[in-house]
Amino acid sequence: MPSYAFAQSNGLSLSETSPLLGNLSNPKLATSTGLLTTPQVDVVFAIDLTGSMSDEISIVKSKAVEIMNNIRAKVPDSNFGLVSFMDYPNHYTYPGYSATYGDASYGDVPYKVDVQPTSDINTVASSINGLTLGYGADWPQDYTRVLYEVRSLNWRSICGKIVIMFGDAPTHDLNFANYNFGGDPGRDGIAQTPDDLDFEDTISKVKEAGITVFAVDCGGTPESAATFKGMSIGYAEAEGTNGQYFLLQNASQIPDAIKKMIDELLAGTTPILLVHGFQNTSF
Ligand SMILES: [Ca+2]
Ligand SMILES: [Ca+2]
Ligand SMILES: [Ca+2]
Repeated sequence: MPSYAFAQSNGLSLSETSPLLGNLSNPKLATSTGLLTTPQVDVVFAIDLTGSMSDEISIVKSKAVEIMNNIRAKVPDSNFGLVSFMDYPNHYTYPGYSATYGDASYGDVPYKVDVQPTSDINTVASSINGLTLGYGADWPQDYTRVLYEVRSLNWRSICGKIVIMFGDAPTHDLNFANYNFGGDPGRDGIAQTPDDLDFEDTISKVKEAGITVFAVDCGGTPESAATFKGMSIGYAEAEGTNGQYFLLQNASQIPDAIKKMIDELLAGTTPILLVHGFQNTSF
């Protein structure tokens, strides 16, 4: 029977049936320490398909495939997935901000699961290469909604869970980093109802789910940097996800950064990925 020295050392109280630990018969769990002994990681690419990405999308596609191949070379037990998005295809009016967020006639959607995490990298690569741009209307996009939804993907229960987010704009939020880019209307698509999403609150939920965000800022503006740092390393009111922030030109550093993070996980120095072993519940 596994013991839970690792979890206990991090102040968690876990029983044998704790859903936090998932499948206890998982051979990847060391019976002596409760630690992962084999590097195991699920990586999901989240790609902004709005018009302003037209300069970068071909680079993003090639970088994403390169990153995937390099991670697989470094961490053989790796699954990959793909989600994409533009923005809510409607006009919204919030206090202090009123704009058309996205446009359905261009195929804009707030969130789409293209490929659930899978070991089949050829499927993921062909889906990445097949992505086509929509529009996205106003400058901000719905990164908050995307990060809210990725928690529901088919993550394996005990492994490193990483989202690599590519985009170039700020998120819709009423009060983040002194910006007001309108609220996120949430799943009902209607402004100012109870399911509206807050960026900082959503980032905390993503972190609680044990998901680490590697943010690739293709814009490099102060506004996009606030959002992309907020979802990864933390910025202003957003605590981050123990992730890392990159400009697009540095995205090739990501596989080594992920390998380093997984190595630290295996060494027991990075508790964040395992202790919140995440179940595929709906939200
Ligand atoms: Ca928009
Ligand atoms: Ca906020
Ligand atoms: Ca709403």
